[in-house]
Amino acid sequence: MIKKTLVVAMSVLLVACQNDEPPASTQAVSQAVSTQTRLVPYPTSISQSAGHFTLPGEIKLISDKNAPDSAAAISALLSQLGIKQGQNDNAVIRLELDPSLSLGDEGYQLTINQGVQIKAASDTGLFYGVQSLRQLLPAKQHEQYVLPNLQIEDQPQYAWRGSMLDVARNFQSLDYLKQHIERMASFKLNKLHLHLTDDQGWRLEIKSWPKLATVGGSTQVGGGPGGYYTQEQMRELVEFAAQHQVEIIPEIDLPGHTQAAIASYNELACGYVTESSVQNQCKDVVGDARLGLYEGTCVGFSALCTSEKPDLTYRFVEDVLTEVAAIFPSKYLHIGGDEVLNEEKSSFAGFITQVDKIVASLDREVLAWEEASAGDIRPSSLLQLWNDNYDIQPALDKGIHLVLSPCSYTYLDHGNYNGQPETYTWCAKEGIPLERVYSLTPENYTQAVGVEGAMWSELVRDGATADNRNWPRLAAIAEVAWTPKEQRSYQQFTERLSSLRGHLDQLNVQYHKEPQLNWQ
Ligand code: TNX
Repeated sequence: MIKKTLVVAMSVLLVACQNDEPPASTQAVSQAVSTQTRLVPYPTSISQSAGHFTLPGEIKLISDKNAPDSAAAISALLSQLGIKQGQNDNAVIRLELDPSLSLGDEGYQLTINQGVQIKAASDTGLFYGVQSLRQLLPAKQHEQYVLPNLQIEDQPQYAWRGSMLDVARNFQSLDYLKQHIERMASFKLNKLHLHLTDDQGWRLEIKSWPKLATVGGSTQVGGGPGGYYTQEQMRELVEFAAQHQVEIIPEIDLPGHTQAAIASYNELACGYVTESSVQNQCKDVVGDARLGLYEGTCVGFSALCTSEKPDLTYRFVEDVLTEVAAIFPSKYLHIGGDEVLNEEKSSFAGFITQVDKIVASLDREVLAWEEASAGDIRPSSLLQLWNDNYDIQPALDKGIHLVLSPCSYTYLDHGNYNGQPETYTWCAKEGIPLERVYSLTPENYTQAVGVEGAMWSELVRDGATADNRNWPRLAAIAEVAWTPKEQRSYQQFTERLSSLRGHLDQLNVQYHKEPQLNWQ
């Protein structure tokens, strides 16, 4: 037994040592890497056995033509590592669809023993097996790669493992979104929630209301060019995401957070926004400014005019959501529903009920922020919990399920550490360090479908800053959502993640250099 453990430890160490990524600086970390492997999220089960398999510079790849995404992923991994595909029968990597495997839609089995074999019931499962293999291998090229003999069986605890990007307050390029999808996929995150519209910008082309993008998309927080995505670009992104097993969930935030829409089409507003209805520091949005573009950071001052102009409002919503549904095939359409203007509060519940009907007519389900529980929405809807202590029980009683984004754990616009410049503190005064994110226990919530990290962007102007806010904390979100509580340990998580720094570098992630990972 001792001998077996030693051999395994040595062979895993071999891989770790081959790696010319910066070695984890403490002995504790390198020892743990040797026994815990380097997988994030941690898999359901790993059994290691004696011996190792050496992956040479040329291998034979056998993949399944009915599993094109995993085949593309393994080919990309091999070429990144300089491993050629040939006819080497002594070094076979086999990806095999096996419908009899009972590891769910996303599960896989990875066996390393005189070769590498990944089995799964779906292309998604095979794709995730490839992601695990990627983490077991070094990030940089070597002449050969030594892998420990092992068998992994793995499947996620939750189906919703999400990342929200607010591209409305500050715009992000299509290329950035693609990069983000690749990084998400490498940690088995599978839902990219795009917050496409807000007061400071409307980022999606809508052909029936063209000024939404051309006018509403023309600025951003603090001024600047803003930007928007054409429908064609978003279709391209949807396809790119699907190839990475990521589904894009579009959010059109309604009926509040709509200043960009109002600035594009003034008739969408009512005649009022009174001084008494907005926060003190936000008085600049009343008067003439109530119809203009907005570059500040206030919230809760804008609303569609549901109460006085229901016909126009619902025509607008239906036109927009019809085009959105035609671009994004996701089961859920996110309709926002957060932070509504005082004057529109009395019509809010009826509005949400009506929008759910529109969404139903498009054959989709509603996803909305928790406040939308005021509406009479279908039990098949999802609500996104964001205030830690919001009373969501009435919605649960109706059978509605939750996406968990309690702000004190998952709001990644808050600091990686206490006092980080350009971060919010309203939900957690001392920021939301990695350990805090990891301490979220989704198992404590009933009717949860999963977890989502939310990266609001009032204070996030560029991709490097977005990276800093998202990483490494999104890796903690990934593990909390994938790995059951009994198998989660922050200590071991940091040891495993610490050793994946080179993998994040290889994906050009401008992560926060987290001291608890020895990344300074
Ligand atoms: C609250 S959470 C918001 C966003 C802000 C965020 C800043 C939610 C549904 N609304 O509009 O960007 O706080 O942390």
